[in-house]
Amino acid sequence: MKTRAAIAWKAGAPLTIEEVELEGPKEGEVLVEIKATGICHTDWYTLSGADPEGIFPAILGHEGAGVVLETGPGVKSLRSGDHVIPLYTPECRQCKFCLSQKTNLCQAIRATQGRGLMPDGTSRFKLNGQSIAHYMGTSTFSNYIVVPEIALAKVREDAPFDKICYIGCGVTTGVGAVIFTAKVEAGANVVVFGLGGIGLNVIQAARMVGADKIIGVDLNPAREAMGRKFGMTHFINPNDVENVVDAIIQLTDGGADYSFECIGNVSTMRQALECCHKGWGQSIIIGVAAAGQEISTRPFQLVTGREWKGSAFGGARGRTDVPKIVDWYMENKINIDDLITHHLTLDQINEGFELMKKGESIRSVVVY
Ligand code: NAD
Ligand code: DAO
Ligand code: ZN
Repeated sequence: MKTRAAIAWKAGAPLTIEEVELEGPKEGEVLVEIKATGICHTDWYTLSGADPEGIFPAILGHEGAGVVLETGPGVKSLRSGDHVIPLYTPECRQCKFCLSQKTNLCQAIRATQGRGLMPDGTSRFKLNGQSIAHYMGTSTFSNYIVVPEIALAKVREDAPFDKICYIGCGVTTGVGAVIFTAKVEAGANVVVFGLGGIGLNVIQAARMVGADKIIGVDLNPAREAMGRKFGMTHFINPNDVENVVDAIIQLTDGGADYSFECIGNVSTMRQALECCHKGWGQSIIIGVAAAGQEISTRPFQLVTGREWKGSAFGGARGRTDVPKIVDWYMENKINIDDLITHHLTLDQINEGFELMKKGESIRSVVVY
C-alpha cells in the first residue's frame, strides 16, 4: 500500500512529504493507521545530526496513537479496530529483561530496531525502490506503519488520539520517572531541572503523588507560569541566583528528596545530584546528553548517601503501564490538553521543529 510520510533525508535538512510504499505485516506484525503524532525533542536530536546512531533516509516520529487495520500471522493480543499507542520501548514479557521485573528495557527487538529495521532485518518502507529506515521502531511521521505486536499498547477507545499520542513518549517519560523510577512519596521535596515537555510532566506527577515543595529550575522565564499551572510551588531562574545548588538547599532545609534532570546538560546533571539531601536524596537523569559527554561529581557526594539513577521511558512497561496512564488522563488525574500548544498538518511538520527550537511550543501535534 501507499502511505504519506515525512522523510528525513540527511542531518539538518527539512523533512519532505512523500508517497511511500509500505509492505504489509509479516509474522507477529501489525499494520496501524496513525491518527496523530507529537514532535519530540528526540526527533530533533536525530534530525539535527547530534545522534551518533541516527540513520538516513528515515521516517522519524515516536509519539503516536492510532488504530489497528490488519494483523499478520500469529498476532494474538490485537485485532483490527483496536486503538493503540506504538512503543519505542517494547514489552515482550519473555526476554531476560522483561522477566527480571527489574527494568522496562525489553531487549527482544533491540538489535534490529537500533538499525532502523523490523525484526526480520528488513524495512517495510520503500521510495522509488530505495529502502527507507524505520525510526525507534515506530516511525509515526508516516500515516500508516507496520510494527511488531510487542511494540503496541492497546488503549481505551474513547480517548482522543491528538492528546494520547503524547503518552507515547513525553507524558510517560515524565510521569513514569516520578511514579515508577523514583517512587516519590507524599510529603517529599522535589526539584525539576528543565520545564519543557518532559519536566512539566514530572511536575504534574509530583503534585499527583502529594509532594510538598516542587521546585522548578529553568533559564526561560516564560516557563514559570506553565510550571505553576502544573503544580510547581517555587521557581528558580539560574540567572537570578548566585548558586542554584545553594538556593535549593536553603529552600528545602538541607536538600531535595528527589531531583529530576530534564534538560540533557551534564552541568545541570551535576547540580541536580548535588542539590539532593545528604543521606538519602536521589537524582534521576532523564535528559539525553550530547554524544561523548560525561558526568562528574566528587565521589564523596555518593559516599554520603546521595544516589544517581537514570530513567528511560519513565521506567514504564509499555503494554502494561501505558493503558493505565491513558486512564489517568481520561479520569482528569493528569492534564495533557494544556501541554499541547500547537496542532499541525503533516505538511506543516517542519514548522513544528521551528517552534520547538525557538522554545515557543511545549508540544506540537500533527493530526493526519
Ligand atoms: P525541552 O526543550 O522541551 O525542555 C528543556 C527545558 O530546559 C527548556 O524549558 C529550556 O529552557 C530548559 N533549559 C535548557 N538549558 C537549561 C539550563 N542550562 N538550565 C536550566 N534550564 C535549561 O525538552 P524536553 O522535550 O522536555 O526533553 C528534555 C530532555 O529529555 C531531552 O534531552 C530529551 O532528549 C530527553 N528525553 C529523555 C527521555 C527518556 O526516556 N530518558 C525521553 C524523552 C526525552
Ligand atoms: O534498551 O538499549 C536499550 C534502548 C533504550 C532506549 C531508551 C530510550 C530513552 C531515551 C531516548 C529518548 C527517547 C525519546
Ligand atoms: Zn522483553
